[in-house]
Amino acid sequence: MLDGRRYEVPSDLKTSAYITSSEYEKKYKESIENPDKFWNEQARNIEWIKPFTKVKNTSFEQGKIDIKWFEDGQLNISQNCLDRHLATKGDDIAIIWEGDSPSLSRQMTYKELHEQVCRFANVLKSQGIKKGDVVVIYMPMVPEAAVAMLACTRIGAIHSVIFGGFSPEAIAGRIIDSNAKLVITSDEGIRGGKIIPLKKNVDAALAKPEITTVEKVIVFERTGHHDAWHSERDIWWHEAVNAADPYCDYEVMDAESPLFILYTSGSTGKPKGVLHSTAGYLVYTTLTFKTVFNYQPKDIFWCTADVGWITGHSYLVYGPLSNGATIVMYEGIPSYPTPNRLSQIVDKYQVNILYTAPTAIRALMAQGDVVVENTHRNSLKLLGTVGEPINPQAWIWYHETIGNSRCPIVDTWWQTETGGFLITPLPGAHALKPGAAMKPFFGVQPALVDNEGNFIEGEGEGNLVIMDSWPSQARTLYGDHARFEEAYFATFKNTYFSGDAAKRDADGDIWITGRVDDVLNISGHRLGTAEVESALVAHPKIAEAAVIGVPHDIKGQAIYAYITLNAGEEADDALYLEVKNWVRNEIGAIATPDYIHATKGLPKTRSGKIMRRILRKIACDEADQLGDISTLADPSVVEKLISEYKCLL
Ligand code: 6R9
Repeated sequence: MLDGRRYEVPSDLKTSAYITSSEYEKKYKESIENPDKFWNEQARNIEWIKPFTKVKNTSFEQGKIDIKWFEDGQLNISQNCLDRHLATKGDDIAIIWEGDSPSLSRQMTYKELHEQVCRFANVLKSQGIKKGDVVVIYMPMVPEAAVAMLACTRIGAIHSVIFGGFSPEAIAGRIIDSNAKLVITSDEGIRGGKIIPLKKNVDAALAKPEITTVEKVIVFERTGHHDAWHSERDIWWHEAVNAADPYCDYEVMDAESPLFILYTSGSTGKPKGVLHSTAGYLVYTTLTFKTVFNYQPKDIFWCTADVGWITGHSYLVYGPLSNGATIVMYEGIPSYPTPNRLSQIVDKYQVNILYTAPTAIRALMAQGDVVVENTHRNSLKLLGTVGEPINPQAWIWYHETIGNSRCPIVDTWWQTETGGFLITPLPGAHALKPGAAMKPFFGVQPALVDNEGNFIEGEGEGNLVIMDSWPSQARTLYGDHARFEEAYFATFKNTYFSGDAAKRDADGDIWITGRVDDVLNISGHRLGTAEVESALVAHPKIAEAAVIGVPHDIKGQAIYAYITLNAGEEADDALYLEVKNWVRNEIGAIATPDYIHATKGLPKTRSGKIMRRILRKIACDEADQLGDISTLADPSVVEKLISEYKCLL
């Protein structure tokens, strides 16, 4: 099953990379044996307003989960990402923006970005935003999304970026949970030629009477089209920014002040407001960006992730800008308007490092060689992947076709909660195995445990836990520390539980095998089965729902939803369509079920628990491996489900 290929470290990187093989061994050992010394040194890669005297002060002890790094230091993130580069890199390009249409492009130098951030920070201040206030950012992929994030960090406001594909319902839930005071959006977004009505979605969310905290909405003009305008509430971005002062001093922030909230799916219904703090996050993303991508001055770095996801936060905005890098930000999708668009952008901007997701790679691979037609991609030096396990076949295609069989691939395993890479190869230190995330980064101690919590040593497979804290670890779930403890530290005592399983091979290399909880991974995006189920049962005709993930060639997983209907309701094509649209409106397009299976009864235990294991086997066409079904209250439902499944295909 595991592809046996191995790619040695390219000879030029063996000696020239920031981290070579012997340095990795030495530094990794040091980082585990003496984390204070190691992180004390690494923290010198960022600028401090007041230096810290304490490094690590963390507890994974049940009931006392408390994570603090560099706690008495003070700094400002926007100062680190902008001001500190002005003297030496002020005229270097910070952001190259490529529009959805190939004819649209913009560039912003560090000086220009600094001025835009200062102006926008002044706009936020003039609207009454202060240190500690929560600001929602619901934007398309335009440089102003990064400007908005950095402006928040400049004045100490906590940003909460909401992915532009989420629905008004999802926006409203996140605003209510965080008591956000202001929303930054755009009239519309454009992706792959399709219009996304961002302002309209914000209006619909804010129309809910439960939302009482939002005072103002700042609207960036992207297309010039919008519906309603609430003159007492809505403000045009350009008008406000043009009138604002071009300089804004940065706030002095404590190391542990909250930096941002990012909602992500868990195994229970409501999305979790993962909270990151200032210093540890910056130290860790700065170091991982530089060493894992082996970023050299003047390299052009392109991360295709949307700012609405953690990858967009850590490796499109903060990690790169803290290193003074030049980033490409792309508004559209890899195959629009022509199949070779991604390759064309690589050539157009001479991209050196490309970071994308397995789902995008598989979608390109499925189209064949047209995706590289008339392009050479000779500028590429390194490739990266993130979001889900990459199958060896897709890894090899990415390496050979996009990377001309020349570029190492860093398969970076991490999570919204981890803030930065935890398990990944370092391109100058590790031979690569297609499909393996390989080795822990400095300071990270992964372990595998069985379901009882016993450690699995040597070769084997188990639940992936992390034994001790690292600087960019999430500090809590916004307003709910008890849920934070419960979600990550209660399953296996005194360790952080990732929710993933992994294998360790005979060489000690790590292969992530996927989620072990009720979290789906659709095109690299996390979605809780419970979230989709609660959207389904909110439909007036649906009585019960059970959602599971089934394998999908491009998306990794597809959503298979079993539903039972209220008495008197009939399942037909019109209802299926209605239900799909319903879920799309409740959560967003990524949550749209691929399959809907209406049935009369779900398999339940005598105590009334739905047996998902059985539903999973049926939907994955493995009904011959059902195992023991004798504990079911009514075993006859199983036969019925199997015959319905066959008709559905
Ligand atoms: C960064 C990000 C986290 C979940 C994670 C895991 C999966 C991410 C992966 C990977 C295998 C990789 N995942 N990277 N699985 N190999 N290189 O994606 O964060 O959206 O929070 O998702 O994604 O299952 O637990 P997030």
